[in-house]
Amino acid sequence: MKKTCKRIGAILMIIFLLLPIMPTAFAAEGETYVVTAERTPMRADAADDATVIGEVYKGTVVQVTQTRLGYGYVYRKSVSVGGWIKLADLKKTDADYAEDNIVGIEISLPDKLTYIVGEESFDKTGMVVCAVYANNDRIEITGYTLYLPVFDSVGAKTVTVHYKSFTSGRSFTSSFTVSVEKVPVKQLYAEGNAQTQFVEGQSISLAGLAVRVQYLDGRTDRIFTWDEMQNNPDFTFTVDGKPLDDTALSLGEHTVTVGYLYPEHTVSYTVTAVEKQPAQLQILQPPYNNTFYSDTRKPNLNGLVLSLIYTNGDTETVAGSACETVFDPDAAVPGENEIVVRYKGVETIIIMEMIEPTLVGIELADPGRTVYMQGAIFDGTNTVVNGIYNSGTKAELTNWEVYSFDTATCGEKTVELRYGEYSITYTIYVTMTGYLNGDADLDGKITAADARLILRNSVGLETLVGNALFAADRDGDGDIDAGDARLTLRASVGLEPVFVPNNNE
Ligand SMILES: [Ca+2]
Ligand SMILES: [Ca+2]
Repeated sequence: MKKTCKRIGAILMIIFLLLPIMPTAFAAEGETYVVTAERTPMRADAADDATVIGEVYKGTVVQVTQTRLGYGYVYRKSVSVGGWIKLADLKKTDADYAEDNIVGIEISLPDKLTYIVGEESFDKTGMVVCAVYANNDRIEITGYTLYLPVFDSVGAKTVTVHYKSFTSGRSFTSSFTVSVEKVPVKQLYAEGNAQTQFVEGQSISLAGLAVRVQYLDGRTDRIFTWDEMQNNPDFTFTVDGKPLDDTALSLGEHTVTVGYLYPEHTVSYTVTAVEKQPAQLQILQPPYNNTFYSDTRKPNLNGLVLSLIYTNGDTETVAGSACETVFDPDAAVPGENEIVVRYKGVETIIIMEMIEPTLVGIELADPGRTVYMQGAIFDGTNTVVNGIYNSGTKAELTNWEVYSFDTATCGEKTVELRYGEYSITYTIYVTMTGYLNGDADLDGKITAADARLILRNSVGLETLVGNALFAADRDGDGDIDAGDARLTLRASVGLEPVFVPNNNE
């Protein structure tokens, strides 16, 4: 049903049954008539038996451009259709419809008032613009200018019609609005390969999500990728009803909802956040010392700091001392060795180099013989020299050298042993007899045991023989008595010299 200009008491109503052939000679301005019959047919030719191509109602104002055989040719400019109407049904009304009598314009709205944004342009089908005359009659006009908005955004848009009278020079403007809308959506479907499994503490990602939009008008569905949707204001995203953000997911299920606004539709899917698990150990700081010694084979992990990384990216700083280490010292090899460090079931490997220890000194573990007979040669049978290493260990050295040793004369002498750059000295006693006075048990040392032996011998509880008997006479006066025992006891605690010469020395 076409909208038409309204007129008091009459409605213009032309129904076109056929497209007539339009005579070009009839384009000229005509004379103005008003239809007086209740309704009158419009024919394809000026004859009563000519094809009826429309109907015109009472009150309609028409321009007759030619008359023939009792018919007047009427051309309807707005639709470019012309036809013949019986002059008997018309009344000439020139005076009232001069351009000077136009007081306004009136628009009957077009059929289409809703448009799809970005797709459609204005369609004026059905729109009729009439000049309103002083006598309140309307006559359809076509010489107007349309000012059309751009349909590139959603909302109400104004269409403006401007008409300027050629004879009076007066201008008339009227306007109406049309609605620009998105293609209405029927249904949304979540598709694509968005991640649905997360770890607690992670923030959700919709990457990979695709939403298929099914339209109400039956057009082909459209797939929107996440990249297309994320900055498109037509879409909204919520997680458990709250706007999508970087919030850490709690353990359990969560609902992701994608909304579309034209009109409002949503589609949801479920994601799950599982418990975080230790995933990886990273070395933040290596041990202070990345070497260990081949003698001790005890790698020292002091200073080691690790980072335990969970499946959700959480990290935990872990001291090396809190970790379990897997290392077999017997399997260690010179050079690089792998030490497995384990924490909460996750392992990493520390490379440490096994090196030889360095000698930092020597010590005399046992001097061996310390009492020599005058002129005797060095006896190192029981001498033990240890090397001292930077690893903290000591080990017996074998190829040390005697640097200074002299038994040419009796007395207290210093022996010097050397090993490389290191040197140690100790005291020996050179005697005529080869033993020390007071050393009744002949072990080369003056101790309380000697004093006791001498005392027991002096009272007959012990019988010393040979060198022991001579050694027991500490003061060399020929008798073994409590005085020898006493002197020996004093010597054992440093109150008397260890070495006392005998009569021949
Ligand atoms: Ca002794
Ligand atoms: Ca004596």
